[in-house]
Amino acid sequence: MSIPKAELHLHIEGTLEPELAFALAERNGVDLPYASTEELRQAYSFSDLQSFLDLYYALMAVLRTEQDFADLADAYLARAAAQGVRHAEVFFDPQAHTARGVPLGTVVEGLARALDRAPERHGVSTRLIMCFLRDESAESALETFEAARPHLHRISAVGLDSAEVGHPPSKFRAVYEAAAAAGLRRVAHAGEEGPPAYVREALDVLGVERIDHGIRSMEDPDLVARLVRDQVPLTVCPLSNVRLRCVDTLADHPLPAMLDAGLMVTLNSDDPAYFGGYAGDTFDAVAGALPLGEDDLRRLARNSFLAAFLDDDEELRAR
Ligand code: ES4
Ligand code: ZN
Repeated sequence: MSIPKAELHLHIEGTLEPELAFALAERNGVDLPYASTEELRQAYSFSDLQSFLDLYYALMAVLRTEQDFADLADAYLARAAAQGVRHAEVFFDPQAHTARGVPLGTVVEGLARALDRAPERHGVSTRLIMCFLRDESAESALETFEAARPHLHRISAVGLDSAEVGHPPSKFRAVYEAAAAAGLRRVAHAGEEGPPAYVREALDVLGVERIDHGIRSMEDPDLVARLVRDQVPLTVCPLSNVRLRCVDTLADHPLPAMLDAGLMVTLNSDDPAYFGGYAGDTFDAVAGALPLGEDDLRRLARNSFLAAFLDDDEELRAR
């Protein structure tokens, strides 16, 4: 569906399509343990978040140079624009690259090369959100934040992703305080596989403005009431939830119940190369599988602009 929309939950590393992975592997002399793009695609069958993350991190081995990151982001922005995305807030995982010996500056400057050109090239405005890997230590997150200081003019917000259960938001209090002091906005994944208590912690301890996923909030009526009262945006990703088996089928997804409850929900694609669809594909899929009307789809699209980190003028221009 090409209704104008903003993408607020998108991991740039999760837009690495098999064809680009093989092209970059060849360019960089990296051996991939798959014979073909078809064979790689067949590995995209996941039992939970961790089984996906294992492949997601392994495939990043092909990303080495600034140009690789620029090519990755440019390919994403072209696809997104073709599906009606006017504004994209893009997550990246610095620690997944620095741990492999790729400097943070290579990642940020490479991504920025594509993002800077996106308004003229694709008609898409952008923001960059630096995520900390919650299954790494709090010290590693702080070191990453310090290493990012020279690049903060390119970064709008911090986020928190990777394996959720056992890694509560409170573990990252210090780095979120440092990010807030530096003037950055704050978001965090919570309530994807983890319990509603993690959503509360993300709000109370980390001071986040948006919750990424948040679907398990529906298990806690008091939390739902608070999220409705404060109109906290939840960046929901139904195709991801099905592929990672957080939800059995698309028809079982709580999205309609979330809208009915009055939650400020947005619709997003998470890791589109792995989960079967970009932003427009996601709108089409939920429209086909769930009892949603045209008004619901318009509300989801409108919410995406309201929840974006845009100022009022930019918001009007984007939608
Ligand atoms: C992710 Cl679906 C999801 N959940 C948590 N962390 C992630 N990183 C990339 N995709
Ligand atoms: Zn995500």
